[in-house]
Amino acid sequence: MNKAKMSADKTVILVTGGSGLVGQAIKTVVEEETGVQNESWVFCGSKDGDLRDKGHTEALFEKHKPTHVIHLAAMVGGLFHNMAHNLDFFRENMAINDNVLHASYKYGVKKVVSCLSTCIFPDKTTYPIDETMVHNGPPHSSNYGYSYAKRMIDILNKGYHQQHGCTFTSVVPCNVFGPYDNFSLESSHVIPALVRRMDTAVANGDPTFTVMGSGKPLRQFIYSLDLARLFVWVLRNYHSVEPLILSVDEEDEVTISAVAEAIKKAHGYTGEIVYDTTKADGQYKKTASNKKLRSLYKDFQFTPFEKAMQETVDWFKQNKERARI
Ligand code: NAP
Ligand code: GFB
Repeated sequence: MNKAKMSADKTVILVTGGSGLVGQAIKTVVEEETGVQNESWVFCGSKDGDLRDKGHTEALFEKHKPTHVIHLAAMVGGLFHNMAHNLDFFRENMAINDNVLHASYKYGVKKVVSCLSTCIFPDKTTYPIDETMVHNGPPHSSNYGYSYAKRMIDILNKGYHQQHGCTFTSVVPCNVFGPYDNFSLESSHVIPALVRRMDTAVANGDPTFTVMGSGKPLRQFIYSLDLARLFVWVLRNYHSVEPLILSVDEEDEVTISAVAEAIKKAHGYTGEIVYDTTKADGQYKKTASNKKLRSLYKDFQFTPFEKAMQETVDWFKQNKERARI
């Protein structure tokens, strides 16, 4: 990891959404670093201030006076939560993003790295998706609220750069999983949902395990600790306002069925996996290219999927009393 100091002055990095899956991964990575001086990291969750509220947001910036911001805070959820709450995803994320970026401008933050998602790209598109395609057409109907709110981050970044010279940029992760994920059955993504439900199936000795949908959709999954390493690298080394996709390679794309089989192996579950095709599949695919990332950070090594999955399952089993379920 590049340990170049970002400046001779004190650097204060505020991580909004710091209590979540990605935020806690960044905390883990930063705490493992050695030899980096003059960087102070602050990880905030909603208990430190509701970023939908402008006053709370400015109070947080007034308290910490960050020089840099990694902006992760968002209303986040899986396919079924998005389908049921598109308006909330739009309004809450629009409010959070406008407050955080305006406070960053008002408090003279030198650099902000915000977070988009590969699920916000146009539904009707050519593949692989790349960074130039964000606004080329409507997103998938299942998560239009979240998608349009996230796209507005890119619009805001360009506006603050053009009008005020701010270095506000964004990264575009594919689907993320790992320790500290949201394992709640109501709002979780597919991997934490299956990890948690299969833990119960193992405990109960259930002979079958149900996966929602057909299992045929394709996804790219990045381990949260890998994403965290890339986030810290972007903060220190990527200075363009244009979004940067942070995804595993196209050939690492897997079906939902393959994900279920990997979780079955990690749990040591011996029952049969069955599919409930009355449930939605969501987007069939959202294959993204990481060519731009690979051109900038040539030797980055992603954690093998099975190893990352085993670590995630093990973490859940050891922490289910304190995990978000
Ligand atoms: P997460 O685990 O649900 O964490 C969300 C974070 O945002 C939490 O720290 C939460 O704080 C905070 N937050 C939510 N509402 C807030 C509010 N009103 N005020 C202040 N803080 C608030 O989500 P994640 O998976 O880490 O996502 C982090 C970022 O990555 C998000 O921007 C998300 O869109 C993006 N992303 C995620 C994925 C994925 O597959 N997970 C994929 C692509 C992009 P509390 O927990 O304290 O409420
Ligand atoms: O992670 P996920 O919920 O979201 O994955 P998306 C949904 C896929 O997993 C669908 C299948 O094909 C589901 O049919 N699936 C199977 C399940 N069993 C389950 C289960 O128990 N729970 C869930 N959640 N899915 C999201 C976007 O799309 O991607 C969000 O809606 C977000 O906005 C996220 O950006 C990264 O990958 O389909």
